[in-house]
Amino acid sequence: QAANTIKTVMVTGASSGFGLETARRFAQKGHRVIVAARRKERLEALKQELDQEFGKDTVFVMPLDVTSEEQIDAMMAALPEAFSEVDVLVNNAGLALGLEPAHEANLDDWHRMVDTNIKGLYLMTRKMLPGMVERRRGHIINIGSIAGNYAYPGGNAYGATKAFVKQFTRNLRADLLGTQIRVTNIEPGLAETEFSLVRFNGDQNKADDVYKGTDPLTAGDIAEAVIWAAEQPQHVNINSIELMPTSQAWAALAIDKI
Ligand code: NDP
Ligand code: 8X3
Repeated sequence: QAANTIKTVMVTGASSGFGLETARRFAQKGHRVIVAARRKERLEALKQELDQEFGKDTVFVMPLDVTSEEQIDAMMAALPEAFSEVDVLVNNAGLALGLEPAHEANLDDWHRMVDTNIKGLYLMTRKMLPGMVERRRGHIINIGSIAGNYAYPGGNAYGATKAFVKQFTRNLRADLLGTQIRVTNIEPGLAETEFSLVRFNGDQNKADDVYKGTDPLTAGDIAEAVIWAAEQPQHVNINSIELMPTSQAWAALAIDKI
């Protein structure tokens, strides 16, 4: 398949941040996009924006909670023919909740992160893969995180969900060898989106503090990495891309001096 063929791209979490910008940029490149998230009105607004620019058959809105297998099945069954053969699935929907140490963390937050970042991602993948394998055409692009590569205080369950995403990506590659399906994990560092607003339960000041003075990554930076991976020629599989803002690096290991 030539790198410039028009593709059908499904982006989860397209109502905000990385997902919204990724959907927008795929549309700008002439691809069809299915935009999925829970906040339908935001998806409708994105559709309106992109339809106006690129024509009314560019975007299909898929209101969806990725943690619900029933909703995924219903939405997949409702895809119009023009959008029914998904070439690229961007598994982006996800969230972090809280930054407390493990012994103080809210268990409901842990359940929600696992349900969304792990279960939602593997459900979407499992539902999309059979069609891709049958067509011998497809690319799963997961949004992992540096939090899946490096530990940090308060990263506990969130980082562990992203470590799942990393290893799931690699194991998918092992299973899909010979099918022509490609699998990629994108591992961003600090990026300014609604991520921290969600993490801190709507506390805008706390969220702003995370990014103040940092010159963080933008949603556009991540979207470009996703699109670059998708645009490689068919014989090239980008296993992973880890990116951080220039202003971010590793700290030394911590030592508790007695
Ligand atoms: P945002 O909060 O801006 O966007 C998150 C998106 O996920 C929203 O569109 C939200 O839509 C969607 N989402 C959340 N839960 C569900 C659900 N149950 N079903 C469907 N959609 C859902 O954050 P980002 O753009 O930053 O985050 C995108 C991904 O990037 C996440 O997986 C995050 O973990 C990861 N990431 C973020 C980094 C950062 O620093 N920002 C760095 C590394 C990785 P809605 O609420 O409408 O359902
Ligand atoms: C988001 C990046 O460092 O806040 O995945 O966990 S971090």
